[in-house]
Amino acid sequence: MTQLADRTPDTAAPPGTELPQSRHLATELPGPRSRALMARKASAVAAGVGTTVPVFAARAGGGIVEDVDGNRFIDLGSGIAVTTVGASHPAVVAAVQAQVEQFTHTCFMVTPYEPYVAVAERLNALTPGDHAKRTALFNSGAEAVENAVKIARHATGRDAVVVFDHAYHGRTNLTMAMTAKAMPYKSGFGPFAGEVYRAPLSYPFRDGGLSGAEAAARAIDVVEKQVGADQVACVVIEPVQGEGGFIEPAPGFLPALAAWCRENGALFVADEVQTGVGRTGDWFACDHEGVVPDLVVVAKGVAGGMPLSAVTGRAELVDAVHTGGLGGTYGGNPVACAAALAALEAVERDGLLARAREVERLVKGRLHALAARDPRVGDVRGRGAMLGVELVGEDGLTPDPALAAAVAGAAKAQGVIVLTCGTHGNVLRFLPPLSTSDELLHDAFDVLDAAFATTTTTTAAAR
Ligand code: PLZ
Repeated sequence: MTQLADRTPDTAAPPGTELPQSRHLATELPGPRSRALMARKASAVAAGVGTTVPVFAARAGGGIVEDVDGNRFIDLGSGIAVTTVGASHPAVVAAVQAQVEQFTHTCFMVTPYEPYVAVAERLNALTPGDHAKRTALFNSGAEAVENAVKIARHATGRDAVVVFDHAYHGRTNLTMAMTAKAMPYKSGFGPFAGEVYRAPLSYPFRDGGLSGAEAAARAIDVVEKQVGADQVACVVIEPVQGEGGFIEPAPGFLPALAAWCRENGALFVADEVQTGVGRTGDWFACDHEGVVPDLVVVAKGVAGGMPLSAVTGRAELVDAVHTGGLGGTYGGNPVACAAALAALEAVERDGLLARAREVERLVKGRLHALAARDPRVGDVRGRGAMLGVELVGEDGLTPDPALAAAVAGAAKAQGVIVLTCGTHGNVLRFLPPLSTSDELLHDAFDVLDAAFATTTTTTAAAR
Protein backbone atom coordinates (compact mmCIF):
# COMPACT_ATOMS: atom_id res chain seq x y z
CA MET A 1 0.00 0.00 0.00
CA THR A 2 1.18 3.49 -0.79
CA GLN A 3 1.99 5.49 2.29
CA LEU A 4 0.63 8.98 2.58
CA ALA A 5 4.09 10.48 2.92
CA ASP A 6 4.97 9.17 -0.54
CA ARG A 7 2.54 11.61 -2.06
CA THR A 8 4.52 14.66 -1.02
CA PRO A 9 7.73 14.69 -2.99
CA ASP A 10 10.73 15.44 -0.83
CA THR A 11 12.06 18.37 -2.85
CA ALA A 12 15.53 19.85 -2.63
CA ALA A 13 14.09 23.10 -1.25
CA PRO A 14 10.98 23.53 0.90
CA PRO A 15 7.78 24.67 -0.84
CA GLY A 16 7.45 28.43 -1.08
CA THR A 17 11.20 28.94 -1.39
CA GLU A 18 12.08 31.01 -4.42
CA LEU A 19 12.86 28.67 -7.29
CA PRO A 20 16.39 29.49 -8.53
CA GLN A 21 16.35 30.57 -12.17
CA SER A 22 19.27 28.47 -13.30
CA ARG A 23 19.90 25.11 -14.89
CA HIS A 24 21.30 22.63 -12.40
CA LEU A 25 22.04 18.92 -12.52
CA ALA A 26 22.07 17.52 -8.99
CA THR A 27 21.94 13.80 -9.88
CA GLU A 28 22.21 11.51 -12.86
CA LEU A 29 19.05 11.72 -15.01
CA PRO A 30 16.60 10.45 -14.12
CA GLY A 31 17.59 10.66 -10.45
CA PRO A 32 16.70 8.06 -7.81
CA ARG A 33 13.40 9.62 -6.74
CA SER A 34 12.23 9.97 -10.34
CA ARG A 35 13.24 6.39 -11.06
CA ALA A 36 11.22 5.16 -8.10
CA LEU A 37 8.20 7.21 -9.19
CA MET A 38 8.63 5.97 -12.78
CA ALA A 39 8.39 2.40 -11.48
CA ARG A 40 5.18 3.26 -9.63
CA LYS A 41 3.86 4.97 -12.77
CA ALA A 42 4.56 1.86 -14.83
CA SER A 43 2.55 -0.33 -12.49
CA ALA A 44 -0.33 2.10 -11.88
CA VAL A 45 -0.78 4.39 -14.89
CA ALA A 46 -2.10 3.34 -18.31
CA ALA A 47 0.81 2.48 -20.59
CA GLY A 48 -0.80 4.56 -23.35
CA VAL A 49 0.00 7.74 -21.44
CA GLY A 50 3.58 8.47 -22.47
CA THR A 51 6.36 10.58 -20.96
CA THR A 52 8.69 12.97 -22.82
CA VAL A 53 11.16 13.65 -19.99
CA PRO A 54 11.37 10.79 -17.46
CA VAL A 55 11.66 12.99 -14.37
CA PHE A 56 8.88 13.94 -11.97
CA ALA A 57 8.19 17.62 -11.45
CA ALA A 58 8.26 19.10 -7.97
CA ARG A 59 8.11 22.83 -8.68
CA ALA A 60 8.00 25.04 -11.76
CA GLY A 61 8.07 28.77 -12.37
CA GLY A 62 9.82 31.50 -14.34
CA GLY A 63 11.65 29.49 -17.00
CA ILE A 64 12.50 26.48 -14.83
CA VAL A 65 11.06 23.06 -13.96
CA GLU A 66 12.63 21.45 -10.89
CA ASP A 67 12.32 17.71 -10.42
CA VAL A 68 11.96 15.64 -7.24
CA ASP A 69 15.73 15.04 -7.14
CA GLY A 70 16.55 18.75 -7.22
CA ASN A 71 17.54 18.85 -10.91
CA ARG A 72 16.52 22.10 -12.60
CA PHE A 73 15.59 22.13 -16.28
CA ILE A 74 15.22 25.09 -18.59
CA ASP A 75 11.68 24.70 -19.89
CA LEU A 76 11.40 25.16 -23.66
CA GLY A 77 8.02 23.41 -23.73
CA SER A 78 5.69 25.25 -21.30
CA GLY A 79 3.84 21.97 -20.71
CA ILE A 80 2.98 22.01 -24.46
CA ALA A 81 2.35 25.74 -24.83
CA VAL A 82 0.28 26.19 -21.67
CA THR A 83 2.31 28.11 -19.10
CA THR A 84 2.73 31.24 -21.21
CA VAL A 85 2.69 33.50 -18.12
CA GLY A 86 4.81 30.99 -16.18
CA ALA A 87 3.86 27.84 -14.27
CA SER A 88 3.36 29.62 -10.94
CA HIS A 89 2.69 33.27 -11.78
CA PRO A 90 2.06 34.98 -8.41
CA ALA A 91 -1.14 36.65 -9.62
CA VAL A 92 -2.52 33.32 -10.88
CA VAL A 93 -1.57 31.56 -7.66
CA ALA A 94 -3.25 34.27 -5.56
CA ALA A 95 -6.40 34.27 -7.71
CA VAL A 96 -6.69 30.48 -7.48
CA GLN A 97 -6.19 30.51 -3.72
CA ALA A 98 -8.79 33.26 -3.23
CA GLN A 99 -11.38 31.48 -5.40
CA VAL A 100 -10.82 28.09 -3.81
CA GLU A 101 -11.62 29.60 -0.43
CA GLN A 102 -14.98 30.87 -1.70
CA PHE A 103 -16.13 27.76 -3.59
CA THR A 104 -14.61 25.20 -5.95
CA HIS A 105 -17.67 24.42 -8.04
CA THR A 106 -21.37 25.01 -8.35
CA CYS A 107 -21.80 24.18 -12.05
CA PHE A 108 -22.42 27.26 -14.17
CA MET A 109 -25.55 25.64 -15.62
CA VAL A 110 -27.02 25.27 -12.10
CA THR A 111 -26.05 28.45 -10.23
CA PRO A 112 -23.87 30.73 -12.36
CA TYR A 113 -21.01 32.83 -10.96
CA GLU A 114 -19.37 36.05 -12.02
CA PRO A 115 -15.83 34.90 -13.03
CA TYR A 116 -17.27 32.89 -15.95
CA VAL A 117 -19.06 35.97 -17.26
CA ALA A 118 -15.93 38.07 -16.77
CA VAL A 119 -13.81 35.60 -18.78
CA ALA A 120 -16.41 35.67 -21.56
CA GLU A 121 -16.33 39.47 -21.57
CA ARG A 122 -12.52 39.50 -21.73
CA LEU A 123 -12.37 36.97 -24.58
CA ASN A 124 -15.11 38.81 -26.48
CA ALA A 125 -12.99 41.96 -26.25
CA LEU A 126 -9.59 40.39 -26.97
CA THR A 127 -10.34 38.05 -29.89
CA PRO A 128 -10.08 39.48 -33.43
CA GLY A 129 -12.90 41.70 -34.72
CA ASP A 130 -15.03 44.31 -32.98
CA HIS A 131 -18.43 42.75 -33.82
CA ALA A 132 -20.81 41.51 -31.10
CA LYS A 133 -19.53 38.20 -29.70
CA ARG A 134 -20.56 35.46 -27.31
CA THR A 135 -18.37 32.91 -25.51
CA ALA A 136 -18.96 29.45 -24.05
CA LEU A 137 -16.38 27.85 -21.76
CA PHE A 138 -15.21 24.24 -21.65
CA ASN A 139 -12.31 22.23 -20.19
CA SER A 140 -9.94 21.07 -22.91
CA GLY A 141 -8.90 22.18 -26.35
CA ALA A 142 -10.52 19.16 -27.97
CA GLU A 143 -13.81 19.79 -26.18
CA ALA A 144 -13.84 23.37 -27.39
CA VAL A 145 -13.06 22.32 -30.99
CA GLU A 146 -15.99 19.88 -30.82
CA ASN A 147 -18.25 22.65 -29.62
CA ALA A 148 -17.10 25.00 -32.35
CA VAL A 149 -18.15 22.34 -34.86
CA LYS A 150 -21.50 21.89 -33.08
CA ILE A 151 -22.13 25.64 -33.27
CA ALA A 152 -21.06 25.81 -36.93
CA ARG A 153 -23.34 22.92 -37.91
CA HIS A 154 -26.26 24.37 -35.97
CA ALA A 155 -25.79 27.87 -37.35
CA THR A 156 -25.37 26.78 -40.99
CA GLY A 157 -27.57 23.69 -41.12
CA ARG A 158 -24.70 21.97 -42.97
CA ASP A 159 -22.57 18.94 -42.08
CA ALA A 160 -19.15 19.09 -43.70
CA VAL A 161 -16.05 20.08 -41.74
CA VAL A 162 -12.92 21.00 -43.71
CA VAL A 163 -9.52 20.52 -42.08
CA PHE A 164 -5.96 20.48 -43.42
CA ASP A 165 -2.97 18.24 -43.93
CA HIS A 166 -0.80 18.01 -40.79
CA ALA A 167 -3.65 19.35 -38.62
CA TYR A 168 -3.96 18.60 -34.92
CA HIS A 169 -7.26 19.24 -33.19
CA GLY A 170 -7.39 16.70 -30.34
CA ARG A 171 -7.93 13.12 -29.23
CA THR A 172 -11.73 12.81 -28.85
CA ASN A 173 -13.62 10.94 -31.57
CA LEU A 174 -14.53 13.97 -33.70
CA THR A 175 -11.19 15.69 -33.15
CA MET A 176 -9.26 12.48 -33.94
CA ALA A 177 -11.08 12.51 -37.26
CA MET A 178 -9.95 16.12 -37.71
CA THR A 179 -6.34 15.36 -36.70
CA ALA A 180 -4.12 14.23 -39.56
CA LYS A 181 -1.46 12.02 -38.03
CA ALA A 182 -2.22 8.33 -37.47
CA MET A 183 0.58 7.45 -35.01
CA PRO A 184 0.20 7.93 -32.12
CA TYR A 185 -3.10 9.80 -32.23
CA LYS A 186 -5.48 7.65 -34.30
CA SER A 187 -4.10 4.17 -34.97
CA GLY A 188 -6.44 1.50 -33.68
CA PHE A 189 -9.00 4.00 -32.36
CA GLY A 190 -11.46 4.14 -35.26
CA PRO A 191 -14.06 4.26 -36.64
CA PHE A 192 -13.94 8.02 -36.68
CA ALA A 193 -16.63 10.67 -36.98
CA GLY A 194 -17.85 11.31 -40.53
CA GLU A 195 -18.16 14.40 -42.71
CA VAL A 196 -14.58 15.51 -42.08
CA TYR A 197 -12.62 16.40 -45.24
CA ARG A 198 -8.93 17.19 -45.56
CA ALA A 199 -7.48 19.86 -47.85
CA PRO A 200 -3.84 20.63 -48.70
CA LEU A 201 -2.11 23.22 -46.53
CA SER A 202 0.24 26.06 -47.38
CA TYR A 203 3.63 24.70 -46.29
CA PRO A 204 6.25 27.09 -47.70
CA PHE A 205 9.24 24.82 -46.98
CA ARG A 206 7.66 21.87 -48.80
CA ASP A 207 5.21 23.13 -51.40
CA GLY A 208 7.64 24.47 -53.95
CA GLY A 209 7.15 28.12 -53.13
CA LEU A 210 3.42 28.37 -53.75
CA SER A 211 2.18 31.80 -52.71
CA GLY A 212 -0.52 32.02 -50.07
CA ALA A 213 -3.10 32.81 -52.76
CA GLU A 214 -1.99 29.84 -54.90
CA ALA A 215 -2.03 27.44 -51.97
CA ALA A 216 -5.49 28.69 -50.98
CA ALA A 217 -6.74 28.21 -54.55
CA ARG A 218 -5.40 24.65 -54.48
CA ALA A 219 -7.19 23.92 -51.18
CA ILE A 220 -10.42 25.58 -52.32
CA ASP A 221 -10.39 23.56 -55.54
CA VAL A 222 -10.24 20.33 -53.51
CA VAL A 223 -13.09 21.49 -51.28
CA GLU A 224 -15.31 22.62 -54.15
CA LYS A 225 -14.76 19.42 -56.18
CA GLN A 226 -14.74 16.84 -53.39
CA VAL A 227 -17.08 18.32 -50.80
CA GLY A 228 -19.18 21.00 -52.50
CA ALA A 229 -19.10 24.62 -51.38
CA ASP A 230 -22.74 24.56 -50.25
CA GLN A 231 -22.13 21.56 -47.97
CA VAL A 232 -19.43 23.13 -45.84
CA ALA A 233 -20.41 24.08 -42.29
CA CYS A 234 -16.92 25.25 -41.37
CA VAL A 235 -13.27 25.39 -42.30
CA VAL A 236 -11.19 24.72 -39.19
CA ILE A 237 -7.53 25.71 -39.24
CA GLU A 238 -4.63 26.36 -36.89
CA PRO A 239 -3.28 29.75 -38.03
CA VAL A 240 0.21 28.44 -37.26
CA GLN A 241 0.17 24.67 -37.13
CA GLY A 242 1.31 23.24 -33.81
CA GLU A 243 1.72 19.49 -33.46
CA GLY A 244 1.90 19.16 -37.26
CA GLY A 245 5.26 20.95 -37.37
CA PHE A 246 5.03 24.65 -36.46
CA ILE A 247 4.06 25.44 -40.02
CA GLU A 248 3.36 29.07 -40.84
CA PRO A 249 1.25 29.33 -43.99
CA ALA A 250 2.46 31.71 -46.71
CA PRO A 251 1.08 35.25 -46.33
CA GLY A 252 -2.34 35.52 -47.92
CA PHE A 253 -3.36 31.90 -47.34
CA LEU A 254 -5.53 32.53 -44.27
CA PRO A 255 -7.16 35.72 -45.64
CA ALA A 256 -8.07 33.90 -48.87
CA LEU A 257 -9.66 31.00 -47.00
CA ALA A 258 -11.57 33.38 -44.74
CA ALA A 259 -12.84 35.28 -47.79
CA TRP A 260 -13.94 32.03 -49.46
CA CYS A 261 -15.85 31.07 -46.31
CA ARG A 262 -17.61 34.44 -46.26
CA GLU A 263 -18.60 34.14 -49.91
CA ASN A 264 -19.88 30.60 -49.50
CA GLY A 265 -21.77 30.73 -46.22
CA ALA A 266 -19.27 28.56 -44.33
CA LEU A 267 -17.78 29.55 -40.98
CA PHE A 268 -14.07 30.23 -40.69
CA VAL A 269 -12.97 28.67 -37.40
CA ALA A 270 -9.49 29.46 -36.03
CA ASP A 271 -8.14 26.78 -33.73
CA GLU A 272 -5.95 29.07 -31.62
CA VAL A 273 -5.55 26.47 -28.87
CA GLN A 274 -1.75 26.49 -29.23
CA THR A 275 -1.20 29.90 -30.86
CA GLY A 276 -3.56 32.04 -28.77
CA VAL A 277 -3.13 34.36 -25.81
CA GLY A 278 0.14 36.03 -26.71
CA ARG A 279 2.16 33.02 -27.73
CA THR A 280 2.94 34.35 -31.23
CA GLY A 281 3.49 37.98 -30.18
CA ASP A 282 -0.09 39.05 -30.90
CA TRP A 283 -3.06 38.24 -28.72
CA PHE A 284 -4.09 35.78 -31.44
CA ALA A 285 -2.13 34.49 -34.42
CA CYS A 286 -4.96 35.59 -36.75
CA ASP A 287 -4.23 39.20 -35.75
CA HIS A 288 -0.93 38.99 -37.68
CA GLU A 289 -2.74 39.29 -41.02
CA GLY A 290 -5.87 40.96 -39.70
CA VAL A 291 -7.95 37.82 -40.28
CA VAL A 292 -11.26 37.90 -38.39
CA PRO A 293 -12.60 34.37 -37.79
CA ASP A 294 -16.28 33.64 -37.23
CA LEU A 295 -15.35 31.40 -34.27
CA VAL A 296 -12.11 31.30 -32.30
CA VAL A 297 -11.13 28.30 -30.18
CA VAL A 298 -8.93 29.10 -27.18
CA ALA A 299 -7.38 26.87 -24.50
CA LYS A 300 -3.86 26.14 -23.16
CA GLY A 301 -2.33 29.55 -22.34
CA VAL A 302 -5.61 31.19 -21.36
CA ALA A 303 -5.67 30.13 -17.71
CA GLY A 304 -2.06 30.08 -16.51
CA GLY A 305 -1.97 26.28 -16.35
CA MET A 306 -5.51 25.56 -15.14
CA PRO A 307 -7.74 23.55 -17.51
CA LEU A 308 -10.02 25.94 -19.38
CA SER A 309 -11.07 26.34 -22.99
CA ALA A 310 -13.44 28.55 -24.90
CA VAL A 311 -15.31 29.12 -28.11
CA THR A 312 -15.76 32.80 -28.88
CA GLY A 313 -17.62 33.94 -31.95
CA ARG A 314 -20.15 36.10 -33.75
CA ALA A 315 -23.11 36.62 -31.42
CA GLU A 316 -25.75 35.66 -33.98
CA LEU A 317 -23.98 32.38 -34.82
CA VAL A 318 -23.24 31.29 -31.27
CA ASP A 319 -26.70 32.33 -30.10
CA ALA A 320 -28.33 30.29 -32.86
CA VAL A 321 -27.93 27.26 -30.59
CA HIS A 322 -31.01 26.50 -28.42
CA THR A 323 -30.78 27.04 -24.66
CA GLY A 324 -29.28 23.95 -23.03
CA GLY A 325 -27.52 22.92 -26.25
CA LEU A 326 -24.06 23.83 -24.98
CA GLY A 327 -22.50 23.07 -21.61
CA GLY A 328 -20.94 20.42 -19.41
CA THR A 329 -20.53 19.81 -15.69
CA TYR A 330 -17.16 21.47 -15.30
CA GLY A 331 -17.01 23.86 -18.27
CA GLY A 332 -15.80 27.24 -17.03
CA ASN A 333 -14.93 25.96 -13.56
CA PRO A 334 -14.69 28.96 -11.19
CA VAL A 335 -11.11 28.23 -10.13
CA ALA A 336 -10.00 27.99 -13.76
CA CYS A 337 -11.89 31.21 -14.54
CA ALA A 338 -10.19 33.05 -11.67
CA ALA A 339 -6.85 31.83 -13.00
CA ALA A 340 -7.76 32.97 -16.51
CA LEU A 341 -8.68 36.47 -15.40
CA ALA A 342 -5.33 36.74 -13.61
CA ALA A 343 -3.39 35.26 -16.53
CA LEU A 344 -5.03 37.52 -19.12
CA GLU A 345 -4.28 40.53 -16.94
CA ALA A 346 -0.69 39.34 -16.51
CA VAL A 347 -0.21 39.21 -20.29
CA GLU A 348 -1.06 42.92 -20.35
CA ARG A 349 0.59 44.06 -17.13
CA ASP A 350 3.82 42.13 -17.71
CA GLY A 351 4.01 43.29 -21.35
CA LEU A 352 4.08 39.72 -22.61
CA LEU A 353 3.14 40.40 -26.24
CA ALA A 354 6.28 42.53 -26.53
CA ARG A 355 8.21 39.89 -24.61
CA ALA A 356 7.12 37.20 -27.09
CA ARG A 357 8.53 39.34 -29.91
CA GLU A 358 11.81 39.79 -28.03
CA VAL A 359 11.99 36.03 -27.53
CA GLU A 360 11.48 35.62 -31.28
CA ARG A 361 14.38 37.99 -32.05
CA LEU A 362 16.72 36.29 -29.59
CA VAL A 363 15.84 32.71 -30.46
CA LYS A 364 15.65 33.25 -34.22
CA GLY A 365 19.08 34.90 -34.03
CA ARG A 366 20.44 31.76 -32.41
CA LEU A 367 18.60 29.44 -34.82
CA HIS A 368 19.67 31.28 -37.97
CA ALA A 369 23.29 31.20 -36.76
CA LEU A 370 22.91 27.46 -36.18
CA ALA A 371 21.35 26.94 -39.61
CA ALA A 372 24.19 28.88 -41.25
CA ARG A 373 26.76 26.38 -39.99
CA ASP A 374 24.66 23.20 -39.93
CA PRO A 375 22.94 22.23 -43.20
CA ARG A 376 20.80 19.69 -41.36
CA VAL A 377 18.70 22.63 -40.18
CA GLY A 378 16.54 22.97 -43.28
CA ASP A 379 14.12 25.63 -42.10
CA VAL A 380 13.79 28.10 -39.22
CA ARG A 381 10.24 29.28 -38.66
CA GLY A 382 7.45 30.39 -36.34
CA ARG A 383 6.49 33.59 -34.60
CA GLY A 384 6.87 35.02 -31.13
CA ALA A 385 7.68 32.32 -28.61
CA MET A 386 6.40 29.59 -30.94
CA LEU A 387 9.48 28.73 -32.99
CA GLY A 388 10.87 25.63 -34.61
CA VAL A 389 13.51 24.12 -36.86
CA GLU A 390 12.84 21.42 -39.42
CA LEU A 391 15.70 18.91 -39.67
CA VAL A 392 16.57 17.30 -42.98
CA GLY A 393 19.09 15.06 -44.69
CA GLU A 394 21.83 15.88 -47.17
CA ASP A 395 19.39 16.56 -49.99
CA GLY A 396 18.01 19.44 -47.91
CA LEU A 397 14.49 17.99 -47.89
CA THR A 398 14.25 14.41 -46.58
CA PRO A 399 12.88 14.53 -43.02
CA ASP A 400 15.34 13.40 -40.33
CA PRO A 401 13.32 12.38 -37.25
CA ALA A 402 16.26 10.44 -35.77
CA LEU A 403 18.32 13.63 -35.65
CA ALA A 404 15.46 15.52 -33.98
CA ALA A 405 15.09 12.78 -31.36
CA ALA A 406 18.85 12.60 -30.77
CA VAL A 407 19.27 16.37 -30.37
CA ALA A 408 16.22 16.64 -28.10
CA GLY A 409 17.57 13.71 -26.07
CA ALA A 410 21.04 15.27 -25.77
CA ALA A 411 19.49 18.59 -24.66
CA LYS A 412 17.32 16.87 -22.05
CA ALA A 413 20.38 15.04 -20.70
CA GLN A 414 21.94 18.48 -20.11
CA GLY A 415 18.86 19.93 -18.42
CA VAL A 416 16.93 21.54 -21.28
CA ILE A 417 13.38 20.40 -22.03
CA VAL A 418 12.90 20.35 -25.80
CA LEU A 419 9.83 18.97 -27.56
CA THR A 420 9.62 17.60 -31.08
CA CYS A 421 6.67 17.74 -33.46
CA GLY A 422 5.75 17.37 -37.13
CA THR A 423 4.05 14.71 -39.18
CA HIS A 424 7.51 13.22 -39.74
CA GLY A 425 8.71 13.94 -36.19
CA ASN A 426 11.63 15.97 -37.57
CA VAL A 427 10.83 19.38 -36.09
CA LEU A 428 12.29 20.71 -32.84
CA ARG A 429 9.93 23.24 -31.32
CA PHE A 430 10.65 25.96 -28.83
CA LEU A 431 7.86 27.25 -26.61
CA PRO A 432 9.43 28.86 -23.55
CA PRO A 433 7.23 30.48 -20.92
CA LEU A 434 7.29 34.24 -21.48
CA SER A 435 8.64 34.51 -17.94
CA THR A 436 11.97 33.02 -19.11
CA SER A 437 14.99 35.36 -18.86
CA ASP A 438 17.34 36.09 -21.78
CA GLU A 439 20.10 34.49 -19.74
CA LEU A 440 18.21 31.20 -19.52
CA LEU A 441 17.36 31.30 -23.23
CA HIS A 442 21.02 31.80 -24.15
CA ASP A 443 22.06 28.99 -21.82
CA ALA A 444 19.45 26.70 -23.39
CA PHE A 445 20.57 27.50 -26.94
CA ASP A 446 24.22 27.03 -25.97
CA VAL A 447 23.19 23.53 -24.88
CA LEU A 448 21.33 23.01 -28.15
CA ASP A 449 24.28 24.19 -30.22
CA ALA A 450 26.47 21.67 -28.41
CA ALA A 451 23.84 18.97 -28.92
CA PHE A 452 23.87 19.61 -32.68
CA ALA A 453 27.68 19.67 -32.76
CA THR A 454 27.98 16.30 -31.04
CA THR A 455 25.07 14.47 -32.69
CA THR A 456 25.82 12.55 -35.83
CA THR A 457 22.87 10.13 -35.77
CA THR A 458 20.63 10.51 -38.75
CA THR A 459 17.72 8.57 -40.20
CA ALA A 460 18.90 6.14 -42.87
CA ALA A 461 16.75 7.80 -45.52
CA ALA A 462 18.23 11.19 -44.71
CA ARG A 463 21.81 10.03 -45.25
N1 PLZ B 1 -5.90 22.13 -31.06
C1 PLZ B 1 -4.08 23.36 -32.13
O1 PLZ B 1 -2.42 22.11 -30.20
C2 PLZ B 1 -3.36 20.30 -28.16
C3 PLZ B 1 -1.57 17.90 -27.66
C4 PLZ B 1 -0.66 17.05 -26.90
P1 PLZ B 1 -6.35 19.47 -25.61
N2 PLZ B 1 -1.98 20.15 -28.48
C5 PLZ B 1 -1.19 19.33 -27.58
C6 PLZ B 1 -1.07 15.61 -26.95
O2 PLZ B 1 -0.24 14.80 -27.39
O3 PLZ B 1 -2.19 15.28 -26.56
C7 PLZ B 1 -4.25 20.97 -29.18
C8 PLZ B 1 -3.73 21.84 -30.15
C9 PLZ B 1 -4.60 22.42 -31.08
C10 PLZ B 1 -6.43 21.32 -30.14
C11 PLZ B 1 -5.63 20.71 -29.18
C12 PLZ B 1 -6.28 19.82 -28.17
O4 PLZ B 1 -6.21 20.39 -26.91
O5 PLZ B 1 -6.47 20.47 -24.48
O6 PLZ B 1 -5.13 18.61 -25.53
O7 PLZ B 1 -7.61 18.69 -25.79
